[in-house]
Amino acid sequence: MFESIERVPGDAILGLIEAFKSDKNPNKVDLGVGVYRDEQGTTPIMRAVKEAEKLLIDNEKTKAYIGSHGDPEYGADILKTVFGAESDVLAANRASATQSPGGTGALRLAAGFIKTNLPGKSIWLSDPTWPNHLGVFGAAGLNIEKYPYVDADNRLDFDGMLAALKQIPQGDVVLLHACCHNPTGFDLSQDQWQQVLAVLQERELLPLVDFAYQGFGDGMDEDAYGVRLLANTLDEMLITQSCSKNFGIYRERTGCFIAVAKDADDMADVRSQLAITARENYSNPPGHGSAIVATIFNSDELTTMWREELDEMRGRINGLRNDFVKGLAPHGLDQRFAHVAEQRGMFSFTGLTPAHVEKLRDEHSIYMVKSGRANVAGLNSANLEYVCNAIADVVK
Ligand code: PLP
Ligand code: TYF
Repeated sequence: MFESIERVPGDAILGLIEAFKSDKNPNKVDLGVGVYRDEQGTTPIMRAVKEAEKLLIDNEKTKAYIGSHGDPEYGADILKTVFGAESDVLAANRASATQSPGGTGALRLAAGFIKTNLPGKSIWLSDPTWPNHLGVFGAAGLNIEKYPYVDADNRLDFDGMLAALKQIPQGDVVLLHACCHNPTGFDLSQDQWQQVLAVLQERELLPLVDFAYQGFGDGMDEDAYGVRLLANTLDEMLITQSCSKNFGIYRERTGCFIAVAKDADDMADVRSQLAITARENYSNPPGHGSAIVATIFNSDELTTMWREELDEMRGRINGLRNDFVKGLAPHGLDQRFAHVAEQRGMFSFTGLTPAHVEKLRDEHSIYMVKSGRANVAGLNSANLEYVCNAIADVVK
């Protein structure tokens, strides 16, 4: 029966990991997959996570199922982190947290929720967006539409975005990246978030905000500006959250789907539906990552340790953005790449073309996504000059 099954290509971003591994060049540089890297090029286990895991080994009492909505303590922690501890949304009991296997699991819950409970509604994605958005929403059977996000000069196309949002049919779902837009690194300013909010209100659109990088842009509260503005103003919204990046627990699959409803009664209705979506997909979420996060939030000392390391990581990325532009100055390319210092998060849409990217890989063993997306965290003081020289070589 399997003879007729066709082999399909793997995920292009994840494929870069293998290609990089098999490259023998000692100077090779990995600017591909979006995991944080430190100055040594490793993806470290954060100090507070290690400490929390030690505590868990001694104190964890059971490995029994945690329930379809996950650990309530973790859920409460994430709600406070996303909305702020003093949030009116939380005081009014308008938000429901359902723990998920990573941010991807949360997106799949969102997709299932929309498919079942908002039949016929399309989901609108930025063009470009994280390729897995197309995969997850497509697999759930949703109709996918796109709004523009980047112009021909590789800058945020806010006018194009806003004009497109104004044409979206009433009740459709609009996916917005809360911060650290993947793949471009172009984020909305506070003023632009307010303009988007006005259109969402006017058109009665439902925002789904993907919040995978809280703390990687400008800070935990700063990065939540758009999410909090929408939640405080609109009756309803959806949020997909991930701890993969800001706790560095990628493989523990720790995320959360959050639904904000008009009032506590609607919230309970929505919440009951989400338990079904979770059960149909994977029954119960994994528990180790959420236990790590809850253990950290349960201790002031570990919370401080975690926040300090997250601040260091963000500082390193934003420092590298400036160093990269400076490093291109001797080649006369600092103006051409000045946007890299303005972008936020791990990713930069550099403006390099697929032909440049191919040359960087074949002639310099520098790996990035074909679209010209570079993971800035893959730069360090040992490879920065090498990368700048190589870019100067391929764009000349
Ligand atoms: N959303 C965006 C924009 C991402 O870049 C990612 C992944 O890295 C995710 C969601 C999901 O992350 P994870 O499933 O690893 O938590
Ligand atoms: O965009 C990235 O590089 C990260 C990691 O199927 C990732 O979000 C990439 C592809 C994928 C899953 C995770």
